[in-house]
Amino acid sequence: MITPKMNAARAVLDLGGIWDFRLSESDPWETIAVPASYNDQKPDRRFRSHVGFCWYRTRVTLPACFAGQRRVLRFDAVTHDAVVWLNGRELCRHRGGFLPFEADITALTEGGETFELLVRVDNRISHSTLPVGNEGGVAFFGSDNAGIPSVEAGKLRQQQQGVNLPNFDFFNYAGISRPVRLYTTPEAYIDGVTLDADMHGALRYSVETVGAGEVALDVLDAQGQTVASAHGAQGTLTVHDAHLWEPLPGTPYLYTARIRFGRDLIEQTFGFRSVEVEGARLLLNGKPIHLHGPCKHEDTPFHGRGLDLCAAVVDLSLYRWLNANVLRMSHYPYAEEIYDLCDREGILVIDETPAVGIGAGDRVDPYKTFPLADYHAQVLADMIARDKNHPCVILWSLGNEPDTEHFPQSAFDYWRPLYDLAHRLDPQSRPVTLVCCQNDYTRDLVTRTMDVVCINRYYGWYNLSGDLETAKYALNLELDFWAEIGKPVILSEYGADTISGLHSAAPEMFSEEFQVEYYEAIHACLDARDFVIGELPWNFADFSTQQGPMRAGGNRKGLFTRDRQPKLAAHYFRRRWSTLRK
Ligand code: GCB
Repeated sequence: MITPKMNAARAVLDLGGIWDFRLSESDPWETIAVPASYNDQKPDRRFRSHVGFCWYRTRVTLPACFAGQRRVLRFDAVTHDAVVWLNGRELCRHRGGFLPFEADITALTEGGETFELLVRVDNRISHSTLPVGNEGGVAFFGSDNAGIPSVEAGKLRQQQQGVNLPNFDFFNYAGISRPVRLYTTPEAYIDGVTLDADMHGALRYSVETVGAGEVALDVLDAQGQTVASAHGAQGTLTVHDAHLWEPLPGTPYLYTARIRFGRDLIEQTFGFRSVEVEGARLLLNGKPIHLHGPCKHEDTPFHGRGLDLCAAVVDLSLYRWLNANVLRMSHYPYAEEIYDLCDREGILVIDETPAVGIGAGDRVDPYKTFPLADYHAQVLADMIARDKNHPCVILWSLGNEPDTEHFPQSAFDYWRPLYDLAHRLDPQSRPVTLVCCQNDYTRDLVTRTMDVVCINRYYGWYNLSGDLETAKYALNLELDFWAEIGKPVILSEYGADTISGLHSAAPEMFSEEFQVEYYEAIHACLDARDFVIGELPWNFADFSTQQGPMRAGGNRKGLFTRDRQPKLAAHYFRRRWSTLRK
């Protein structure tokens, strides 16, 4: 799916602004900002803890000059499920909160008139959604007190009244979280573009079209000069002495493919770069690369998970300040604007499906009971279709922290087809991973079969808490196991909750000094091993979560506070990563 951008052939109308909103059909309409999560926009607990449908409404006047053009309405993301009506008539529905969908409204509109858009949003999570919600009253954090009659009765009451029980550790923000746009194309139009450009200057391309016409493609350099051209819907061309796209501290050089088809036009940036796994190394442009940068969430005050472009620029500027070169888009595909920014800024991306929390303890096999396989495959396919042309994307992550320990064969049978699908669908066949949680790694059959092994580990925090010497001992033991597997390993999460401003001279957990000592201890293990090709601390910034006894004002593992002020550990990483070369 092509990201709508205005150019000489296409108009784009941003429908963002203040819309009407209500939590239920019996509530009065009130104001809400779009795009943004709705949860933090009102000082009202009902907004924060809402479960089920809510309603958005707006009126749009279509410019008369849109007549004679094909007209498409596009939602970049509605979290989680959406139904859209135009003038009371159902237009489209979409499942899943992190990828775009669109509807051709040409036949329903003319240009010059006003119409009403109504959107019903559903924020419920369950065993059949990604991310996964718990069913049966199981809370993610805290003691379940299973069996106590009064507590069981309370859980039952919660279920009857409707409750969301995330099996994941980020707030279940919902709403129209990314831009809504109306765009035009000529009647015969470009429907898809696939670019595969490598470090030798070869560009393989294919263009999907609808209607009659010829495809012509020009490659423009960063100065706008045409450096290569081709005709036809697919082919290969070569740019001699191509500038490579390199991550920081190199130059992320971008070319533009200008594609014409009849009266239609698409301008798609891309970079010449190669990525592959060789033994226990990850090669970027033929050279081993070490990945270092914190994982993140799309999470800012007021906007929730809604797109906040200013915060996005601030955040990526802080990545540069940290001397980071990678951003793992935990735990879902981010807004398209962020990939464009990473392309420009030279930040590598690990792109992840929203498959978080596929697991239900040691007695229930989630792979036999959660109806997810087909839907998960669809989400993976849609993510790859959306993001495949970005040079910043170097690794696909099939999901985060599923159960791979209790039902190892079942897990393998579930994840293997997704791994194969990712390779089949990606024209660049980028490496594929699955981010595994801290478990009995000797039982896990999946993680070791990925191209890159990604492990989330909290030695010294959730286990062996505060005892950093023993944490090192245990992590070393585990790393010896992975050394034998012979694949590149990324420590894809590790961290310690830290209350900004809490200090201790003999560092204890939650203090800023402990966070630094924790990272120093873990790094002592990583630095001794060349096959560990990446370190992705958890998390870039403090972020909002479901309330619970383990979370004081959200997850505090940020290197920065939620308003992006550095803790001691941010300064530590800035120093470490200024000299880190492997
Ligand atoms: C994890 C999860 C992440 C949590 C983190 C934590 O393993 O992948 O979503 O936020 O641990 O802080 O507990």
